[in-house]
Amino acid sequence: MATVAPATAQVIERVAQLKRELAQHNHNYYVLDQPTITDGEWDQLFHELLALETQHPDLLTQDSPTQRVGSKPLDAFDEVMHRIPMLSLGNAFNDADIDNFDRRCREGLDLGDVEIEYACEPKFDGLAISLTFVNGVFVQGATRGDGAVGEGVTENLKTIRSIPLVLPAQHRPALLEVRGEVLMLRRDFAKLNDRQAAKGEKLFVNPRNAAAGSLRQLDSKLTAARPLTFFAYGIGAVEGAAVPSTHSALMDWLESMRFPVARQRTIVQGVTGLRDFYQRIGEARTALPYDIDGVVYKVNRFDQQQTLGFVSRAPRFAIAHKFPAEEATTVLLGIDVQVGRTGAITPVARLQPVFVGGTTVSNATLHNEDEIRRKDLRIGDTVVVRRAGDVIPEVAAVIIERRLTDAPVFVMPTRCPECDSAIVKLEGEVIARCTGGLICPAQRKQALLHYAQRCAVDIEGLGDKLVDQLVEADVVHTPADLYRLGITALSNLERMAEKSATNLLASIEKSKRTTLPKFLFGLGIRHVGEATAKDLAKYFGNLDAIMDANNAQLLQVHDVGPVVAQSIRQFFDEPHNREVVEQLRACKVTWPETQIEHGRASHGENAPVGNAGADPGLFSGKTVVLTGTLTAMSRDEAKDKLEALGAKVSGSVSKKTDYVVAGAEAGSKLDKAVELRVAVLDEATFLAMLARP
Ligand code: 9MJ
Repeated sequence: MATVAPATAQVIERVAQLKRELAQHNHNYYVLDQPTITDGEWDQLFHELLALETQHPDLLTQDSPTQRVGSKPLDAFDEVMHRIPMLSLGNAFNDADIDNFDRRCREGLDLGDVEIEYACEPKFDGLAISLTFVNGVFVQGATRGDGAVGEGVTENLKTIRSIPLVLPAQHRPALLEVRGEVLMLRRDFAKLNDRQAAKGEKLFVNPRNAAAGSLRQLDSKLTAARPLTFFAYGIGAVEGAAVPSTHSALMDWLESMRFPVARQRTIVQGVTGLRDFYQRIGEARTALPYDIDGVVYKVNRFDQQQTLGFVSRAPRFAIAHKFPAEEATTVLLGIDVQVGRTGAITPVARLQPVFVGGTTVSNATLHNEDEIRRKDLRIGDTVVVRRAGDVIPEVAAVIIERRLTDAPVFVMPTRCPECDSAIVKLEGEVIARCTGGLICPAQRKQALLHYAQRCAVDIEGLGDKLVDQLVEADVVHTPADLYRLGITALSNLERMAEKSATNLLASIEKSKRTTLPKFLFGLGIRHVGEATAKDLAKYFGNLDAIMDANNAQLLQVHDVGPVVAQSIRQFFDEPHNREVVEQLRACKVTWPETQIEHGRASHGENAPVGNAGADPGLFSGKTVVLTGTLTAMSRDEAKDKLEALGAKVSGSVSKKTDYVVAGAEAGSKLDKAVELRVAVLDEATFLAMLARP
């Protein structure tokens, strides 16, 4: 027989410490809703304890967290007769119901107009259970069942980390029955469904269903793998302890025994207090870590509760005030796609209208194609729709059992419903996008604003409101239409004075002389920012070369990877986009071509001048970061000048930065430069270097 080494004082202390720490972390997570360690760190402590207990079985105690891993599977649950019936609560749905409840209580207590003290608490949306402790040790747990007889789910309940297995030494009555609700926190539900999806297994509809399914497992090892929790809200039979005289004091008593109780519980006076509580919890509802379906009001004094007694199967002294249901079932009639302002394609569920979360819902977002697959949605399915607070309604789950055999699978369209351009999904992205860019009506405003911005072709005065007006009046569809605008079309717009119209036409005219990088950037090709547009222009020298470049050629450009190359190719493969480019050229939008040297272009004689005389040697090939405010020029101008001198202007400071130009009120980038010992130029030095003959 293997001998067991006696535990040293150190080991004994470590085991005690691990038990204390794990209990505290469980309390932080489930009761205080403030976890201070990750799940992985918790597992590490747990396994350390498990290893020590395996080496030293004499240190194993009944209340050790390692005792919550589940035991042998059962054939069936025992029947458990409740010593005192587990009643359900009557429901109230509106103010009138609450007024009646309060009036009946006052009449029953002969109080006249005197206000009643009520204990108020959230109504957990879980499963009612009863826990029996004998001499402080958890011996039996049961579901409510029909109120008189429930199912013995003791082994499953032992796996719930927030249920004490042994009560604190000062609280060990001969018998104590604690009643409350088993539920799953929303974050645990989300993690569980992620795990289910990763294993290709069925998703749970909501936390309540997940909790119910988990609690009724005959194999408690399965329950142990499900993250359930418990909240206490009452007691049943008690022997050998003085029970407090009010519900609120009872809750405090249970809390002192380390049972989780609702933090939001409170005492109020009269019916106005009830209304305030309902309102307050209704507003906090979506921010709670668990689902609730209402609030519960209980006459606080037990002597008054006893006077009021019961009516049929529900107490007269308590009532559940329900919130509008956040979930409802309906039928998925079809799936359409919507195009967002950036071309993102969002599938939208068309639903048989259903009243949920206080309004009638007939559409719900489906987020993206992967989400439809993850939920395995088919047209004609019966689905659960969820609308929590002001959140956009969503299809929470499908009820597979009600699926029709020939329910068709959704297929993502390949052409945009707005402009008929191709819909593509770039590698590694979950969102499909319309490639219509410049011509897609859904993206029109965004595309025009992008084209007109200062760092693109720069049409001064063409802002948000004007673009809205031009698009809504149907006079501008593509950027090329801007160059065909006349004074009459503009003057017809609301609030457009003739002077403003003339000014706008002048800036549109001025924008015709641009540069290739600005034009390219203005086209709004996904993933082609200012820097990439400059790199492309330098490498290829002219627009046609870029439009016709194949993937391999595009990949030769500095900082162009497969995703960017694919995006450029897709943009120019779309005939509509080529057409707009041709129209812009036809409207005389021009730029100086650049000459290529060894695959890299340098500015030809048509390049913008203004830096003539500066020594290209000082900034050529240098990486420069601009920070703070310069007085002599804007940051964009400084950037243009530096780039004309062959510098690369970067947005962040690193060891590779050669100079940081620090204007007034420079902040963290200057600090970083000092930290990394990068040369810092003040404005005067910078200007002097720019102007060096
Ligand atoms: C829930 N579900 O949260 C009661 N409940 O009291 C609360 N249920 C209840 N109390 C007596 N907070 C019977 C049921």
